[in-house]
Amino acid sequence: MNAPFDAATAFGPDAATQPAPDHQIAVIGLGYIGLPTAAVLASFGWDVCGVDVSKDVVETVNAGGVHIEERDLDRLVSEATQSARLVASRHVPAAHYYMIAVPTPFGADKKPDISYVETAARSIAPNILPGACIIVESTSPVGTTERVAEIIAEVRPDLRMPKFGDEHGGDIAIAYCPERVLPGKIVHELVNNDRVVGGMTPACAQRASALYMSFVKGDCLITNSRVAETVKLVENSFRDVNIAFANELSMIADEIGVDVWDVIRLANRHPRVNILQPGPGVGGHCIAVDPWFLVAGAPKSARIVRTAREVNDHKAVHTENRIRALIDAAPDAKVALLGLAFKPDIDDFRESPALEIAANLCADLGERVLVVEPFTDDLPNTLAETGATLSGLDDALAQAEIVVVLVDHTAFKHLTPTDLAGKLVFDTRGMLKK
Ligand code: SAJ
Repeated sequence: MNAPFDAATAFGPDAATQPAPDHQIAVIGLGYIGLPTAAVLASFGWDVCGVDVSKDVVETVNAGGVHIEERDLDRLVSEATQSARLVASRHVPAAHYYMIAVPTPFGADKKPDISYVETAARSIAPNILPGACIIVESTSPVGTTERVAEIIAEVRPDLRMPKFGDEHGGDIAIAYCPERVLPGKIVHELVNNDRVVGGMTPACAQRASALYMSFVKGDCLITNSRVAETVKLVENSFRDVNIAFANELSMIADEIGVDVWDVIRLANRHPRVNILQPGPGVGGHCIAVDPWFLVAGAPKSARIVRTAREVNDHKAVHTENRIRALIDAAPDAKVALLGLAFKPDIDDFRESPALEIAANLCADLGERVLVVEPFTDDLPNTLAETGATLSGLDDALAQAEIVVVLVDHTAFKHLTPTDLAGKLVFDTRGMLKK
């Protein structure tokens, strides 16, 4: 077992002289959720040690910088590191609270992979002291919080673990509290959204909610860990199903020859109808992934959830086919592809249908393609060797006879049908209609 918690080295010079109870937190994983959460906690007076396996990430954060683009994050991290409330490390210190915010990807079989959560639990176990609280925030299949307890118990037989459903807690508390912030609005939503806090026991839930009540303006809603795990999967599945309806409508509209944007705009004037927006497919590391966790847990029952995933995945294929039909109609024309990110105004390309479609087109058309993406300085790997060019918007429009809107970034929104007059245009987001 490592030496007991040393605030001066783990949390910066001031920490050791601030003996307020429960003021030290280790956030494991400094990604899209962990880093903003660590910085927000620091801004609310917590002494935060952000832990990441990446040396680059740790060095960047300790230098007051950020490795991801997110509104207000650079200012918050810079202030937090300057005040020494936030330090980054590759090692997990002892702390009063531990928050696990690592990725939970899925494999080729669409089954969830919780190995990063398991590794995080193993890294916490050696130093954890009685009275500490572990909170899992990573989107996880139901039962993952109990798996964390099992891992801690294996490493630390000296500690009494909380048991799911028991009235009282053990020597430590373990809870699940799903992140539910929207990329692009993370800092705002971290503070303002309601939180669902699920304990392995009621005592665990109370202990975990004390952390959230210190910085959340929304309500902290208490439940058990299994319900909280399910709530997260259900939230993203709800959105996926609703987007699938919009995407299916767009394909129906193509088939029967009506304008889907007009149909949705007018149908939404009914007081109880609220159809979402079709697009080139669904991306990001949440909505395109999490519903599969529900399907994996209940494969026979989760029929709409599975079908929605299939419809949204198919929408990318349908979109690519439509673009190819346009290209076939003008075989020598240059093609401008506007946007690669998974949604507007972010630099996140994970699971992006726009990127997938662009990569497939560039692989075949190479030098004919001009890619416009204000959120990158270089073409992503899948496009880099194809001969396609990363271009400014004006340049691309000057050269291309075919223009495809894949992402409705604000930087493209000033475009009007007049700017594109004479070109073959395919607007996958309905941007030019809005
Ligand atoms: N999309 C459409 N049409 C729409 C809305 C979205 O095609 O009408 C597409 C987007 O272009 C994008 C994808 O869906 O490709 C997902 O975007 P999003 O804005 O719906 O959601 P995310 O992935 O950025 O964030 C979601 C949020 N979940 C819900 O809204 C229920 C967020 O609150 C979660 O915290 C996040 O997933 C997460 O981390 O789980």
